Amino acid sequence: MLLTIANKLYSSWSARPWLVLTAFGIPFEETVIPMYQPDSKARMLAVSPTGKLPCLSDGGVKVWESLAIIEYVAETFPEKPIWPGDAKARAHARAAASEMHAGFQALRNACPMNLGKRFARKDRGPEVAADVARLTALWKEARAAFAGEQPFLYGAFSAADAMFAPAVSRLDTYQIEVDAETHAYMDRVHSHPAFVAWRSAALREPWHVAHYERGETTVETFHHQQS
Ligand SMILES: N[C@@H](CCC(=O)N[C@@H](CS)C(=O)NCC(=O)O)C(=O)O
Repeated sequence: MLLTIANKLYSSWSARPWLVLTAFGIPFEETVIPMYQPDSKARMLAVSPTGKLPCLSDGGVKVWESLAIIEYVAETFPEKPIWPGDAKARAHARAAASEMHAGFQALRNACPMNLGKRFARKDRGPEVAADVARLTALWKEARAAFAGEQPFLYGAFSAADAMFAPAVSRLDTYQIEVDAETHAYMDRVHSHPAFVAWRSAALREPWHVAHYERGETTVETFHHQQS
């Protein structure tokens, strides 16, 4: 399997299937095509029919769209618990993942993923506040119904947590105020080994996209830590 992705620092859609493959120990190769270079569009179009990433190639199969990639991987490795085992939990998890894929537009537009920075808190308007309220309510509902004593939305780490991981990182990057329970869930996502690995690779990337920081005041810049 070859997963072609955009910048790890900025590409929230690329992160999702990469986190699933990594979290479930599925071997794959990756190629990164950085965004906003003179040849980015041509290189992305050579790989993906939409000219957007991620895109997975597996033999003769090509899958673009992050959520479809996750579904393809889950079908290819049915022994891996990528979605929750319980049908009711799985239906909820799939609806939540689809909602993430199609929604939360205000939060996504106002707060692009940027794993290298933390920005000053500010009022981001009622639409972002509504997205954050929905996001946190959905996480709590999932955990109350399905997580039991386990750490993630449906118990163990699943595709749903991978779908929401970039939203988790945005709440942190833009220092959006959340309640203690949500904060605890965010900490667990940030500490998951797959997320730690993605972030540490992101911090080693040389590309910087200045327009993702327009209008923001940087309060913290993260650098790769040598281990
Ligand atoms: N709906 C797509 C969105 C893919 C997408 O927007 N990818 C961005 C990176 S996060 C991209 O390739 N941008 C480059 C461009 O549009 O030129 C998915 O879920 O995979």
